[in-house]
Amino acid sequence: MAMTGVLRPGHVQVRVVELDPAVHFYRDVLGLVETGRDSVGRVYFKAWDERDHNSVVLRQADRPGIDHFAFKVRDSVTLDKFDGDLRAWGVRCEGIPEGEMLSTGRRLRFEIPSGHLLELYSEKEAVPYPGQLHNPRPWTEAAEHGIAPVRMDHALLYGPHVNQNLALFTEVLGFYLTEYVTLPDGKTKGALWLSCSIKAHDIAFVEHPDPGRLHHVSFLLESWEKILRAGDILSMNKVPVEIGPTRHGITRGMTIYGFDPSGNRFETFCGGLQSYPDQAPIEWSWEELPSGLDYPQRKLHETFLSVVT
Ligand code: M3P
Ligand code: FE
Repeated sequence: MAMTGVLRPGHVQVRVVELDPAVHFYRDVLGLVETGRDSVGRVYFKAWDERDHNSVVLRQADRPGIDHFAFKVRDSVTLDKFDGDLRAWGVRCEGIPEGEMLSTGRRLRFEIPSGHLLELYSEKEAVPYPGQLHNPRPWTEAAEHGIAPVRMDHALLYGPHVNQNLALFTEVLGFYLTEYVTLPDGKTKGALWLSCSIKAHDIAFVEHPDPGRLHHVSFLLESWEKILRAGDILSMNKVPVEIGPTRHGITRGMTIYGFDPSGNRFETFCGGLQSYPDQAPIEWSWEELPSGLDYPQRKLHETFLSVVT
């Protein structure tokens, strides 16, 4: 089997300052499917075409941001192997028992050099929609509710020591570097896009003095038309849009960024490069960062580098 190790982003737990407006946004504007609420008040969602029970978990808290970002690994043996490999690399790991999150098996939690909590897990209950696994239709009614992405796709996280993150992800977790931005010194990597698949990225990091910050969680749409439709839906609901619709130079994805009611940035995007681990990573110079972010306008939107939660 070609796919082993880390399979894909599995879930993100996001902090929101008020639960009801957040649930309205994620369920009815973004168009995720609510799949449960737990005894501590967290609300669980999946995208309509995802099969596992949850990919976005909202937790009410005093400040917005990200609690943790989790990747699904191939199986339980793989999870134990990562546990050993991480410890051997000097990373302290904490075991979170099965059931701490709804429909989710045991998780391995650890802090990465940028100050983010990452998790690995291998088991999550599959809850396909009726008919999804037998002569399925290409879409269901849920695919028309709100923006309705097909999956939670990646996150961009801001924090210090991103080059140590690069070492951890490539040397222990089996990721490879797809693209990077070189700082004005002409050699230090200041932004990194990393893949565990053939996607342009499964996670990305930008160097930033404050640890553990969320830049955005991104959701995949199927077409440029759906990006434009997402823009319409965001405006109809008076959601603050930051950038787009436009195209990134970096990854070549087509995108819109906006903010949830707590100020957490999200992205809906489509397309982009496909990557393979034998390919050398693409370098972007600091001077071309504006076109890397917004290719048509060649514009480094100031808020993109400064606003994080
Ligand atoms: C993405 C993406 C920058 C580009 C960001 C790209 C920092 O968020 O999904 O490809 O220029
Ligand atoms: Fe993104």
